[in-house]
Amino acid sequence: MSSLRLSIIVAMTADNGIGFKNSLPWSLPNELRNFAKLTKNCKDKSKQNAVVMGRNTWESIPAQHRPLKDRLNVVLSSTLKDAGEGVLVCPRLKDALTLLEENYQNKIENVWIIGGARVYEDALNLSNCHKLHVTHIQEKPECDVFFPTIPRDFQIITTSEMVEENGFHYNYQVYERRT
Ligand code: FOL
Repeated sequence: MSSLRLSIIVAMTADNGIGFKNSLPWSLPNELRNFAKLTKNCKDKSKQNAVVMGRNTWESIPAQHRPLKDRLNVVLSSTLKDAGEGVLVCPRLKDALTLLEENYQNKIENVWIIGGARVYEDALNLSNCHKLHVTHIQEKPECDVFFPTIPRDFQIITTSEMVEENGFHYNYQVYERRT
């Protein structure tokens, strides 16, 4: 059992859409800047956060932003040989968490699960996955991958005001697992 605290971060449409043809179904630079800020943010300046993602998500990140800087990038794949310098590749989420636990325990502050659908599903089932940072987009652009239904054991703890960007309307909600 892992003692690492996991958080999920996701932007989703009104019908839980998260992606289309292996990219984001929208262009929201400010939203993405907020993603970068949150996933980098560490209280202890001697530590870093880890970002854990599936192989399709890894490939969907623009080459110039990959690996995501100032974060330990972990890619879940059993076929990928080498994702580049400093990037960890692991077959499964459980293996990745064990690896972080055993070899990075005092170097990592937070573990951010950044998708996609399959990785989100696996993470939601772990009791040490305690928070969801969800950007709720009101519109419904066409999507072919979806976030699972948020389990009832998560409750909303904060809600931001609505913002508009590129014709999309969205707000941020943080959910916490009920104890
Ligand atoms: N969560 C949220 N809230 N928004 C997202 O867009 C999002 N995207 C993913 C996972 N969770 C998310 C997966 N897709 C980048 C691109 C795609 C992506 C995740 C990250 C990316 O290029 N990130 C840079 C942005 C730098 C910037 O534009 O400021 C990074 O440094 O994080």
